[in-house]
Amino acid sequence: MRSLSAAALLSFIPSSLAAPSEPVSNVVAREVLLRAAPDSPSGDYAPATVDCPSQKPTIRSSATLSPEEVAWLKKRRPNTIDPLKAFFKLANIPDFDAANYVDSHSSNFSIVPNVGIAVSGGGYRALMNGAGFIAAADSRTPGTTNAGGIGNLLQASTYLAGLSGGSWLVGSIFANNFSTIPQLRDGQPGSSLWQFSNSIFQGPKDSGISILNTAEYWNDIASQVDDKRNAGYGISLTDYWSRALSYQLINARDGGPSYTFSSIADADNFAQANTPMPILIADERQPGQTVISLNSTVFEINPWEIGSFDPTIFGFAPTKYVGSNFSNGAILDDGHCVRGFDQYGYMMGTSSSLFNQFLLQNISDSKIPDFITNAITSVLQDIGNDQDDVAEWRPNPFYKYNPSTNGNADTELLTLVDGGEDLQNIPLHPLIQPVRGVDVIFAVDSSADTTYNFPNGTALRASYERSMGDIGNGTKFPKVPDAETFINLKLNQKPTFFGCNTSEFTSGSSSAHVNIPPLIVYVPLAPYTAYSNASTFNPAYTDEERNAYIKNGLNVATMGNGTLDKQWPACAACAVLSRSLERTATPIPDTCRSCFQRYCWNGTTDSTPVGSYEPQPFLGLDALSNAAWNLRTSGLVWVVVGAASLALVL
Ligand SMILES: *[C@@H]1O[C@H](CO)[C@@H](O)[C@H](O)[C@H]1NC(C)=O
Ligand SMILES: *[C@@H]1O[C@H](CO)[C@@H](O)[C@H](O)[C@H]1NC(C)=O
Ligand SMILES: *[C@@H]1O[C@H](CO)[C@@H](O)[C@H](O)[C@H]1NC(C)=O
Ligand SMILES: *[C@@H]1O[C@H](CO)[C@@H](O)[C@H](O)[C@H]1NC(C)=O
Ligand SMILES: *[C@@H]1O[C@H](CO)[C@@H](O)[C@H](O)[C@H]1NC(C)=O
Ligand SMILES: *[C@@H]1O[C@H](CO)[C@@H](O)[C@H](O)[C@H]1NC(C)=O
Ligand SMILES: *[C@@H]1O[C@H](CO)[C@@H](O)[C@H](O)[C@H]1NC(C)=O
Ligand SMILES: *[C@@H]1O[C@H](CO)[C@@H](O)[C@H](O)[C@H]1NC(C)=O
Ligand SMILES: *[C@@H]1O[C@H](CO)[C@@H](O)[C@H](O)[C@H]1NC(C)=O
Ligand SMILES: CC(=O)N[C@H]1CO[C@H](CO)[C@@H](O)[C@@H]1O
Ligand SMILES: CC(=O)N[C@H]1CO[C@H](CO)[C@@H](O)[C@@H]1O
Repeated sequence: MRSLSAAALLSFIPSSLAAPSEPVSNVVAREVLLRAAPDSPSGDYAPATVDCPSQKPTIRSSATLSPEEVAWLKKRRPNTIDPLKAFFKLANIPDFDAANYVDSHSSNFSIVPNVGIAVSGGGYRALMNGAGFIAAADSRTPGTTNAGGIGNLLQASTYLAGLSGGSWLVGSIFANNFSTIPQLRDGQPGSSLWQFSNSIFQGPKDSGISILNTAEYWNDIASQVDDKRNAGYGISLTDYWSRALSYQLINARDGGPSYTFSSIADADNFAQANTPMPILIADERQPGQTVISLNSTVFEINPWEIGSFDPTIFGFAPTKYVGSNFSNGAILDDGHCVRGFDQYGYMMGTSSSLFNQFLLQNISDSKIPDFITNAITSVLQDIGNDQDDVAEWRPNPFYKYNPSTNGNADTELLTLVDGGEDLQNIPLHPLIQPVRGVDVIFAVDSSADTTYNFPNGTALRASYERSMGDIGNGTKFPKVPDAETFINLKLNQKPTFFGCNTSEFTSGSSSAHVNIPPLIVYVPLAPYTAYSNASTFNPAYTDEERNAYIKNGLNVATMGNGTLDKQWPACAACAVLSRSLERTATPIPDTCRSCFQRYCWNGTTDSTPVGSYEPQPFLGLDALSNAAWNLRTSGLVWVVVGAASLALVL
């Protein structure tokens, strides 16, 4: 079936029919995608020893935000004012002048809404569905500032968090100079950026600069990993996995072996706070532990720091120097530091380390050369089979740090795993920290909870439960219902708001300063125009599938550009305003009241057992995804579709 791809069949259609006119996005895409950051001192994949800066790096307490983040926010929050106003103007709340509201409070950032976006895990499915959301929220994507659009939401946001498959998306955006989704999707001639039709097991199709075939591709990967091993750093399967992944996500020769995550901080557009702040998530595993529970420590990786707000570690290390020898928060030796440990792909690989198993299950694939199979098997022998999903971080930056609460304080190895392993598959953790003061989180969920790979709210329930334990450390989270209720009340078929009524957090408290968590705008993957519910472990996608899945994600984000609810953009705007209006005791406009009636979960449950959850596309399948779908599932013969429907999807 694979060989008879939609792409191959399409090639029989005359090009005049297939591409009636050049879309604007393609023209933009051909511009050179410059990217910042090959700044590892080794010039390759290995970390290297350098002289420490005059002020030696240290580990700091998580009680406050980093000075770097605080300084950056002073630029970022003002930069969100104009996009917020543009977003509100387009959303058009008829009985409330939201743009004017923002204008009149634009010098007080405890009033201006503080927006975060969180993109869940779920492999390529999550990358593509998340990309659809980001495309919809990005004013630079053609069409998103037309009626029914939510363009400018991305420009108005402060934080953009990604986990596992979502970290590939967020990582790829920032590795490539905050390019737009159409630019990333369409790539460049000779580049393997977002070319998912060849799996990472096979390697890129385009030779680009140096890759010729699968064996050479793996040869390059093996020699990059050897660079790190030979420099004296521990190797885990995550090194191979993330190297392979980088060829698709970082538009640089060999997937940018010397790119570092900390270099984002020096990129012009980020330093000037013209973009949100990227955050990736991973979980900590303690010595001897194999299962990650909700009590596991959650780590965040941002351009300046890596660490945790949890009461276990409660500290942050500087991302740039994270490979250095710290002991109880200070550099051990006589002035030597390490740079380059924060290798860009390794950060994405750490967040998605569960996919090591994907690599393992495919190393017997005949296309993968024996030497690489042997290398991977020998790494496994060293670390043990039950550790096949780990990313080794040695030395442990939190060695001897907070020893009374840090279960890893006595080990020189910090073991991090996929951020979704504790079931919190949406990276909400960094955005519900009271010190960040986020007002609303757009939580894009592409989790495969049900038999057919749709979400059922599991990730939200995990975050809710965790917030109530000691590990929650003062974070709060809105109450969410059981999986059956999500399905029976269709809370996973359209955007749903959680935590609308803040009396949920204030009742029973006498303190005047209760911490009110953000409103959650849950944006679940659902079929609008494509069945993008592909298996998490599906390694390859035709360009047609990729484009249809991204477009479905855009339709999820906009409810089909307002087709299912003309007022959806206004309702999204009401969600953004909600906490702020409450703080200023502004009466809720009637439009928002009516939105909250439609979109807020009001506490009703329906736990009736559900049969098979098999939603049908709400807006009818796109012609092409329909074709790809039929080919894939039932082998139906391709029916040549008319020029009109082709034009719709190309
Ligand atoms: C990054 O993008 C910005 C605007 O989008 C552009 O002005 C700048 O030149 C780009 N930088 C690089 C290094 O490509
Ligand atoms: C900013 O707004 C908050 C909340 O309404 C208010 O308490 C504070 O006094 C305002 N600050 C200034 C400088 O106006
Ligand atoms: C919504 O608008 C986008 C951008 O213009 C377009 O690609 C998409 O097909 C539209 N969706 C629907 C359902 O018409
Ligand atoms: C860190 O400590 C290890 C083991 O104690 C040592 O081999 C290594 O050289 C040290 N690294 C630096 C940069 O000092
Ligand atoms: C919800 O998802 C979880 C996995 O995340 C699964 O175990 C459970 O069976 C699902 N329940 C329903 C009703 O879909
Ligand atoms: C997590 O910690 C709480 C205490 O905050 C404890 O009650 C619970 O049993 C722990 N759960 C697990 C899975 O260890
Ligand atoms: C919020 O909940 C409280 C208590 O349950 C209720 O009295 C109040 O009317 C609710 N507010 C709104 C706006 O629904
Ligand atoms: C709560 O929502 C359910 C549907 O989700 C609806 O049937 C019910 O009328 C709502 N209750 C209130 C008080 O609005
Ligand atoms: C996607 O969902 C449909 C039902 O909504 C189901 O028939 C199909 O098998 C699912 N695809 C995958 C790959 O699970
Ligand atoms: C709000 C809150 O409970 N914060 C605590 C988080 O954990 C650290 C370290 O244990 C405490 O110092 C904070 O008070
Ligand atoms: C060719 C091959 O072995 N593919 C496997 C890769 O891993 C996935 C998920 O574990 C399997 O489903 C494939 O069969």
